[in-house]
Amino acid sequence: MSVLESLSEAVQKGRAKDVTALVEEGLSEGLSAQELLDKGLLDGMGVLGERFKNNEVFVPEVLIAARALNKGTEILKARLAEEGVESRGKVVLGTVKGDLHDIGKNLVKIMLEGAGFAVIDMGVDVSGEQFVAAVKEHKPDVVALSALLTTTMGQQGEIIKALEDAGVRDTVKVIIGGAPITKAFADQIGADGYSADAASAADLAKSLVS
Ligand code: B1M
Repeated sequence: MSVLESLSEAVQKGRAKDVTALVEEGLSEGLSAQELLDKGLLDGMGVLGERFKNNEVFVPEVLIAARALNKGTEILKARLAEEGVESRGKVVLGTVKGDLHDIGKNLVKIMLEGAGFAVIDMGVDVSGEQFVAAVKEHKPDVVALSALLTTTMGQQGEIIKALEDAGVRDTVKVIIGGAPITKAFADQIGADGYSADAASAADLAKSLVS
């Protein structure tokens, strides 16, 4: 098995120590940071993301894999900057105002980062004004909104309205998700896309920025 294949497998199995050793081995063999990222770390998270989508693995496996992946990206960060690698795009992500659920949102972050996006994580209980300020400051390609409560899902529409009122709605794609959210609701509030799970959210973001 090549270093890249072993690296992908180590991420899928969440073996942080192996990931560290394999990234260092790859670099010493002359592989570029970009190759190690795309064909090793992100490939591994991509495979796991598909398995997560199909209910073959669950939240703990994804979190453990993410921790392993982060060990690898820590080593590669400086090299990637030297190689001038650009991220796939920027995403401002948060759970909407009034809502404190963040487990799904954190998985969306993992999958987005695993797909090569730079993610600005606003945390939970994030208002329209805060999203507007973040869009003005960070100029993201995508705004990603999570809501878990039927009482807070309406906030997703309020945030889109706040972006419109601030004149920045056309500068970003807005994607939404969370347990009570449906495609029909996304259409109703004028979101650019909806996805049912974290891995699909990353696919959706990729399709919207490409
Ligand atoms: Co809360 N809670 N909770 N809770 N909680 C639910 C959501 C609930 C369904 C439980 C129930 O009654 N059966 C219910 C909502 C009912 C409703 O509105 N229809 C509920 C309630 C009522 C409440 C409180 C109001 C309870 C109370 O205080 N009376 C309260 C509200 C607090 C608040 O937010 N203001 C509350 C509090 C909490 C805790 C703090 C205790 C805790 C949250 C801890 C945390 O997140 N750090 C909690 C938890 C853990 C849950 C359950 C048990 C699990 C949620 C979860 O993390 N699931 C939940 C019941 C359940 O779902 N079984 C429940 C795992 C996670 C991976 O799934 O977040 O759905 P999920 O994310 C999925 C998809 O939805 C999607 O991707 C993920 C999978 O890949 N996704 C996106 C999510 N965001 C996305 C964004 C995208 C795309 C996809 O694009 C941007």
